[in-house]
Amino acid sequence: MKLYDYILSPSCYKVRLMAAFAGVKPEIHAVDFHPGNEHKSLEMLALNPAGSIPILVDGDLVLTESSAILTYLAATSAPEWLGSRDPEERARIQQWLSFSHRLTTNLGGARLHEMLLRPGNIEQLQANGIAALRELEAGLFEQKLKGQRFLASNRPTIADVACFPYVALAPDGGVSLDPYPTIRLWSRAFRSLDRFIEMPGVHRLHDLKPEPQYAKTEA
Ligand SMILES: N[C@@H](CCC(=O)N[C@@H](CS)C(=O)NCC(=O)O)C(=O)O
Repeated sequence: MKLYDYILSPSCYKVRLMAAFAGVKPEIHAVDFHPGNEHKSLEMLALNPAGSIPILVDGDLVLTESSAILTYLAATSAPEWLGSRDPEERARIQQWLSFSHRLTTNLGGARLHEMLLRPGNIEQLQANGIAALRELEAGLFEQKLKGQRFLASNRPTIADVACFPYVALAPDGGVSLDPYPTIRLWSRAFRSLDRFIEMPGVHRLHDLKPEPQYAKTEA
């Protein structure tokens, strides 16, 4: 299994995260996204005419679109990440997978503008990103009232994997997470999961170590 990947891409990070949670180790093809624009090369456009990464190749199967890749990895190696058979939970997962593309467009667009100087209307991208974060905060708050820590249930699913990276990296695009306490709690819960992996700018939530005990010296 081969993943066309770029270390600083939140969309590729979704796939690396899901692979880690599922205990799968894809061979990594490091794409020269910036400054090389390798994802627009003829060889890569033949794999994905949309000219975006991630791309996952498993034998004869070529998959593009991060949500499809998350679904594939979970279905083949960690079906519990697809959620339960409950109809509402299944529908919620689909809802948040669709929603995650608004995070990509807006928070991701703002980040590309700020980090790679991509042209674009930064005020509009940030405003749309903030609107999406408010929606996410409200959704997570409703979940919290039901005693559920994650987007579709009390355990994480591909919906959380799809939404987490662009939210965690929102400050790179000039969008603060300070106004969203429930998002920050969710981020802490997600970053504490077993097998969670980091990317530059997104850190595991380490358990706090006890205060150092200083040995008392005899007077
Ligand atoms: N809908 C795609 C979007 C992925 C995406 O936006 N990838 C970025 C890298 S983070 C990309 O390849 N953008 C192409 C470009 O900016 O030239 C998915 O979810 O896989």
